[in-house]
Amino acid sequence: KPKVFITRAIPENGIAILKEHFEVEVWPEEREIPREVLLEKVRDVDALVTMLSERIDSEVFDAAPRLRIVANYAVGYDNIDVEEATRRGIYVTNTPDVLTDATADFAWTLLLATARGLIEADNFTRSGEWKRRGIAWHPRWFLGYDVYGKTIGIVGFGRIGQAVARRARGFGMRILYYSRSRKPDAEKELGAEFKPLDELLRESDFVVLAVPLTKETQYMINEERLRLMKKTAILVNIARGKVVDTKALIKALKEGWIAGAGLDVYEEEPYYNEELFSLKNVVLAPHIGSATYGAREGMAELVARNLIAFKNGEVPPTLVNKEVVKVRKPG
Ligand code: 8YV
Repeated sequence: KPKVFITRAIPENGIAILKEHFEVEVWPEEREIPREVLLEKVRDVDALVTMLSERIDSEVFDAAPRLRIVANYAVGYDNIDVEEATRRGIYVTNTPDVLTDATADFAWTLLLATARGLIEADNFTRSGEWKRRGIAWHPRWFLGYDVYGKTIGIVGFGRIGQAVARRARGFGMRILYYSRSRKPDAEKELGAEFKPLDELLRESDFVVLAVPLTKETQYMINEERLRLMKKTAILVNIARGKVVDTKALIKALKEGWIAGAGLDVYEEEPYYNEELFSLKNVVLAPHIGSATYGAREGMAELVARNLIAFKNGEVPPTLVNKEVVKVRKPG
C-alpha cells in the first residue's frame, strides 16, 4: 500500500476511508508538527495530507522524493508553493464546496454579532455587571447597527462570497461585489452589482472579505482603503489575515473611521495583540469559519477521495494545479 502522512488528526471518517487504501500515519499531538519532524516524516511517503499551519515548499519536496500528491485540508492553499509542486509533477488538491455554507454562515455570525455587540452584551450579562448596575433596562444601552435592508459589499465572489450574498437576500440587502472577473450568472441569480473595489468600500454598510490570499490580495485593505469606508461600516474577514493591514485596521477602529470588525483570521495565527483585544467594537474568533461537524467531515471525505483517485491513477476530483497533468510522467 502507498504511504500517506497526515499532519493532524482530521475527522475519523476520512482516516477510516484512507486506511482501506493506504498505510496511514497521523501526527497524534494537538500542537503543530515541528518542522524538523515533518521533514523526517515525509521521507518515504507517497502522499501528504496537510493544512494551513504547515508551509509546504521546496524544502519539504526535497525531503520527500516519493511524494506525488499534497492534499490540503482547506479550500485556501496559500500555505503551499503550488508552482514548485507543479514543476515537480506533484498534485495539489483542496477542499472546496463542502465548507462553503459553514463558512458563509460564519461570516454572517460575525456580521450580526459585531453589528449588535453580542459579545459585549454577553459579557455584561454573565459577568454580573447587569445585576451590579441594578437597572432592568435602559433605552440607550447596547445600541447596534441595523442590518436588514442595508448594503453589503462582498470582496471576492467565488463560492463563499456568493453563499454570503445568497443569505443577504433574506436580509433584504442591496448586494455589491468586487472580483477579478465579472460573474454574470451570479449577478442574475443574486441581483448582485459589480463595483470597483474603492466604490464598493465607499457604498457598503458591511464589507465581507472572501478572497483567497495571493500577491494581488495581500494588504488589499490598507489604510487608504479603510479611510474610504463609512464611519458606520463593519468589516468582516473570513478570508486570510494578510488581506488586511492589521495596524491600519486597529487605527481605523480606534479613531472611528469604521464602526467595527468581525475577524476570524489574522496576519499571524495564533494571534495575540492587546491593543486589538481592548477594543469593544470587535468580535474575534480563532479561525473557525469551517468548524462545523458537517463541513469538517465533508473536508475529510474529500481529502480521502482525492487520494484514492490518485492511487487509482485518475486525476483527483478537486485538483488545484490542473497544469500538472501535462508535467507528470505516466505512472
Ligand atoms: C481551515 C480554511 O480550517 O479552508 C480554508 O481555507 O481556512 C479553513 O477551512 C484551515 O485552513 C485548516 O487548514
